[in-house]
Amino acid sequence: MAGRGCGQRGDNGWSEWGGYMAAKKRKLEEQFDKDCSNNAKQLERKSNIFHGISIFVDGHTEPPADELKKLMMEHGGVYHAYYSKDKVTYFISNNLPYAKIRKLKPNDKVVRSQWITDSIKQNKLLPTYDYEMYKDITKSRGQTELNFKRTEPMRPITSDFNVPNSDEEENNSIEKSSSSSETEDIQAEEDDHLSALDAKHPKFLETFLKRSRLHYLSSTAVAKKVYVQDLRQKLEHRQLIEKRREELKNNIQRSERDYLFKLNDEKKDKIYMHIDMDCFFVSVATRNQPELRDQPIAITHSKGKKSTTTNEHQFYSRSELASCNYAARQYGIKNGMYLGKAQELCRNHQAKLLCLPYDYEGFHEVSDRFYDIILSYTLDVEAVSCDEMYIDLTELILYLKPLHPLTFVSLLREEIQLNTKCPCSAGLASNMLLARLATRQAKPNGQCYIEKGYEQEFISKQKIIDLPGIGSSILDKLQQTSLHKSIETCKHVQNLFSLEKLKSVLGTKQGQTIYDMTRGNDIRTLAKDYSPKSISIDINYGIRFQTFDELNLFIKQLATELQKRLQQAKQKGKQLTVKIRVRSVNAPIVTEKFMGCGKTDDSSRLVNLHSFTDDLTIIELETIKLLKQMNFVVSDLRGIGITITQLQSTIKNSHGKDMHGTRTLFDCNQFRVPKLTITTDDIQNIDEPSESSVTRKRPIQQDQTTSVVPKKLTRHDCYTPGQIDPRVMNELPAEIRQEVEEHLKNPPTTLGINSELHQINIAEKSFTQVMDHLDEAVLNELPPEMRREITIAQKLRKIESKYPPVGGKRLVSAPVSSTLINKEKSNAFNVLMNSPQKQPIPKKTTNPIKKWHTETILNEENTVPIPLNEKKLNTNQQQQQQQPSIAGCTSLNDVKLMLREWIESSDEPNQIDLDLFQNYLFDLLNSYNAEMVHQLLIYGLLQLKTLTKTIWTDNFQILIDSVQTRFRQMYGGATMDLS
Ligand code: DCP
Ligand code: CA
Ligand code: CA
Repeated sequence: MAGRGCGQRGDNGWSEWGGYMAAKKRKLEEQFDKDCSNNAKQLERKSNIFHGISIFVDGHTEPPADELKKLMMEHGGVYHAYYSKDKVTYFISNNLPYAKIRKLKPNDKVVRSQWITDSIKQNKLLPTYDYEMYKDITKSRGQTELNFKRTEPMRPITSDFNVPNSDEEENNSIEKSSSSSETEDIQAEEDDHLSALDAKHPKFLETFLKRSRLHYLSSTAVAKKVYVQDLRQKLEHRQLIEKRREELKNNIQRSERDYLFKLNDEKKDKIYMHIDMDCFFVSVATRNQPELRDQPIAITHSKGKKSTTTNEHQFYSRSELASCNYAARQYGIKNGMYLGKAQELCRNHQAKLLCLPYDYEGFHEVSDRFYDIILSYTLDVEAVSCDEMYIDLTELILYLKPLHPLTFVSLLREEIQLNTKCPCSAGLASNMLLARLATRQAKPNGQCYIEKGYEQEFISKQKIIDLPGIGSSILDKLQQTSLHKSIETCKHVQNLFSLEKLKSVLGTKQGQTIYDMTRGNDIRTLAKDYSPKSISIDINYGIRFQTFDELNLFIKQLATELQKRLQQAKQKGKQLTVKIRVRSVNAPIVTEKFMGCGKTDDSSRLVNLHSFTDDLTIIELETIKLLKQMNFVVSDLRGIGITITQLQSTIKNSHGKDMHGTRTLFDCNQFRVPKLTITTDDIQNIDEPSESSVTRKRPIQQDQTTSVVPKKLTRHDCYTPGQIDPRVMNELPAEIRQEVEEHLKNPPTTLGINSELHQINIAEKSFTQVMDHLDEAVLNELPPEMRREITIAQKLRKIESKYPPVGGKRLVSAPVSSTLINKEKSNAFNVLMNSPQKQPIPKKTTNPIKKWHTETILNEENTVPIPLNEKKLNTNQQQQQQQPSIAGCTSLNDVKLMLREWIESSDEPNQIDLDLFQNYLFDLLNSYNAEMVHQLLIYGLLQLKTLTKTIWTDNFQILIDSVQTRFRQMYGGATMDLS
């Protein structure tokens, strides 16, 4: 019965006692000793692995406390029935109520019972690290107790969790730590000096990002890509390259090897190089102290001193190692490992890990030199990150011939070493994949060339897990399908899996990729144009607001940073998505990870902007508008992210094809009418037009000086050639492009309703001309992605001509009276409003069932008299009856078409798209349009039935489950029949 509080509430082993309890404790200990000696006769002492270890069991464990007591006896340890600060070294528990966790001291260890059973199995005392619980909370409490209390003053935390001695409730009291977001997810690193700021502080973001190595890595990667792209435009740089090459050619000492090397002169033999600095952060930090390099070194925020002053079980740091050197790697230490684990590995080898701080200035300096040296010989470069790039060496090697590529590479690496005092390694091969794998083989400080004829031998020996982008989940799937044979190398996959089998196990796209990779095939060429799909900022740490005003201030910080990122990347975007993480209903207010997210429910919303923008105010306002639409309690917000998509380079129009061939839900809808974001404020501010809300600067028109008289918006404004994807514009035959551009350059000078309509007609005409001019021959010339988009656009045009969407553009050709236009406007507002708080209340509402026929809603609204009882609907209900839309689609047919395109476009749906689609279905439910939800789900299921897309099907099922839950809540427990 030990360890369960002996039936007295409050006497649960955690307080200090005197008198009766002390006596009882002593008695129990004597009892244990007696048991030991009595049992010693029956219980065989099997080992001494727990010598010096004493435990206190709390709560339900597996095996139970009595069994653990027996095991301790058998293996030389001590079992305490009561907690004693002096005697107990470990709490054994599989979970603790929150009240107890709060009382843990920074050095207290709570270890799962499996530590004992596993140690016995392996007949040695295992390190506790992998079995420890609540490490975060004890550590962060130890460091920031005051702040911890200060930032959570709203609700008494104990009231939610203080349920001692109830295993069931204890289970509920422990939250799982949240998973990280798929976009850049900046996690604060625990360290000795983590400041106690939360996101309310005006300098929070700045301080946070300065310390975030992930931010450093992502921003420098972007900076390098843009830098290389910029250099390509510079004539003087080309001249520099010529000069440097000539110098090299003249000074080179050729050997026999060089004269023997033959490269196919017709440029059929490609030579790619992958080059990467060795243990970059460590090399930079020690570049002026090379004598240190033979000992294990790591870069971390924590100095890691504590482990040297206390015994090995006292402290286990979870500060991450950003980088470790090769001396450390020989003990099994890796980049990204926790410091505590790394220290333990070092101790096992009687070595000591030297922890050095980040030297951001040094990283920048070395990275710049590394890039500049290589770029002084060639611009055939694809920047990967601050310490890594791919180079197409083909042309340079032809220029330098006769020269063995490795001769050039050793000269290059020498130059880098000389100028940076840091080593790097390089891999060469006929494709990018093999080159990258060759670098791995070359490290540290080496080079490796997989010459023609040796590729198959090389690839077949490579481990699957070392292939780029392959994680353990893929490996597990492969392993599961061939239970008896171990799958470790590419050879194993080659032998055991046909292409068909891989596709059936992993899905079409992934199956094909693995098939190609395991055979060393890679047809990629350098991605020279930097064309990101999205730019974002996500903060999931320190988000603790009490009021919306505090949140607004933080949005300004976020928008400023996002603008900086857009400008650094030389991009503007046309779509903005806000993602939020909100504390789950049953999750504790105080998170396990200090200032972390805990368990959250996540959702996102998107808005189409009127033009490509990087404007701070627009980002800020649109974000706030979207947030206002999302139902959440501000104090429960735990994470927030803003993503800008549909990007366009500000350098030049990118021809960028989707590198992955995958289109998102929104890409499927390139040619659709984008939504406008209009608020009543905007209408009032009509004399002060803003880019996002009232006037629409069309990118191609931007340099025009004709001031745009603030004009009232109609739906038609959205449907202009300015909206034609610039990629498509670029690909159009010259004369058609000219024609379209001509219309754009010469808009009518007077702007009134008539001229406005005229302009719209021109715009529409141009668009129609563009589409109609594209005969099959031209279409066939276009890249497949673009061809597909145009075909979709044509299809959509056909559908639209049959069913004008809400606020439909077809009205334009009908005789238009100004009142009709006004009606249409208010209708467009109804549909397009983003901020429910600010929406004008529609004058009339229709029967929710009629919303089903979205194509005819406009006419109905013009003609159907308002039933009296519907007039009484409150604002909320009226808002709910706005026809929801997604990515520009409102009608059932359009949404279906989009859904089909989306499903067909990829093997795996993107999470943001799924969230948005789910939001959309919820919105439909909220506007009492369950019938449409039902139709869409059935349609989606039917589409998936004909295709074998397992990841899609799984994700769609999850989406259906959420929709069913919402449906049940709304309709008294009923379930939609989707059979
Ligand atoms: N980095 C990080 N956290 C990680 C991995 C890397 O902060 N989990 C940082 C530190 C690294 C730098 O990025 O020094 C470059 O990463 P690499 O993957 O190139 O690793 P290293 O350069 O450290 O070692 P290697 O010699 O294996 O390239
Ligand atoms: Ca590296
Ligand atoms: Ca690297």
